[in-house]
Amino acid sequence: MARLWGRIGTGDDEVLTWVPRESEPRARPPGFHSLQGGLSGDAIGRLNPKLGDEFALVSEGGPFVRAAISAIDEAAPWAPVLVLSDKVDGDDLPEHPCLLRAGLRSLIRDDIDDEFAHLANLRRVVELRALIEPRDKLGIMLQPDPDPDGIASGYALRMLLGRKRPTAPLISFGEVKRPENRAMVDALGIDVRTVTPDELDEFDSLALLDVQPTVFGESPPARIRSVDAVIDHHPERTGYDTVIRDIRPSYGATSTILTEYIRAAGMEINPRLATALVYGIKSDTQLLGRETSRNDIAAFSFLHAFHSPALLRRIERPALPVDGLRALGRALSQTSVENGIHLLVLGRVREDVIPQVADLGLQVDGAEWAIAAGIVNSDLVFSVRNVGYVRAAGDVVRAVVEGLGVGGGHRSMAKGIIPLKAFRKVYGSATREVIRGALHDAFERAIQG
Ligand SMILES: [Mn+2]
Repeated sequence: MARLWGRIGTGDDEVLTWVPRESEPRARPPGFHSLQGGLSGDAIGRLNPKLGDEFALVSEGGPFVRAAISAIDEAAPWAPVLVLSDKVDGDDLPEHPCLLRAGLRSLIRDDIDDEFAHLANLRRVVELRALIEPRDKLGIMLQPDPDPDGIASGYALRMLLGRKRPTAPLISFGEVKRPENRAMVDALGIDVRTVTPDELDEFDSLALLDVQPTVFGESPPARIRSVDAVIDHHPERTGYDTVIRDIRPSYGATSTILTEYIRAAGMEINPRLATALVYGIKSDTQLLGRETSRNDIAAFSFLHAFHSPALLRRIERPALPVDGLRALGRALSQTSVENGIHLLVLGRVREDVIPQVADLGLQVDGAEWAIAAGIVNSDLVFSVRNVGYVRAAGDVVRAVVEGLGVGGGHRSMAKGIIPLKAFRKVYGSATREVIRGALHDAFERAIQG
């Protein structure tokens, strides 16, 4: 193992020291100094250890490692010690306040395994490129109302194949609808074309991203039951043919798979692509929370260095429309925090204004709960935020909407929708005052309950 260390060589501040065995005093590998005087506190002392120095012990011999720790402790009791050994167990080592043990072989093995994983991803990229290169027009198919993970994955695949929009458009049977998904395609300038099953005939190649063909109903259009590639992280389905199939259900996002492709191919990654993929991973894993694998975290940290924080902010916090601000102004003129509840009633607004106002509402002094409510089409929509150490927001919203509408969410964020018709039936009308009174009472009850 020391020979291996000798081959790795030293860093600028490192010295390799060899402790010769009495039986073979000349066995010192190249690059090592000899520890004159054998393994003793005196000999270690002659190395002139200084405060800030660290010791690493590389050996498979338990008695040697234990003796070395004692010798170091005698000469430099303040020095941290790293034991690199596959055979010596941490339990066999003497008490030491600042000691770590790691297996050198397993450290190297992990690095080699990473390289094999890169190689497997590179092989996928080579296969994909070889298959799709000769095709004139590739349709990159996403699920209906594509989500950020699908959009980012499709965009990444197009760049990986060195294609542009005309020869490899992102397509879907349903348009991008949800406000947060629209914010993403608008901010990144990514176009998703809505197609009918008949229009699929114009493509001589189809790749499905973040979706599998049988998701499109019991008997999906024949054209998508036999495709060139399916790349997805949802549970594997059957009932279709594809030349390349890369399905990884343990992953939190398809964007992670595409990030691994890009990384393995050594492709240059621009801020727009990195931002798209970061957002794809964030939104599918709820910020690396639920259903996140080690691969998702590795991909996220790889991308993080390349992404544009300004662009990401624009996606996550879309520009407020001016009439949304006016509605906020009217709501603020009557604002108050009562029993930790900060309720802002906005009137008629664009839907994405509501969660942004709820975020703002929670920043107010004394607010443990922020509720922003507004009217969107024929519904009363409200977003709820809390400080995290109170009752779960999702539970509270479910209690508030019970029998009236739908709602749910997580520990600190939730959303509820009550049709105005149902609201009026119970409260008589839906003026700002009535909404304020009704929501305040309902939330106070639900938070205590
Ligand atoms: Mn996904």
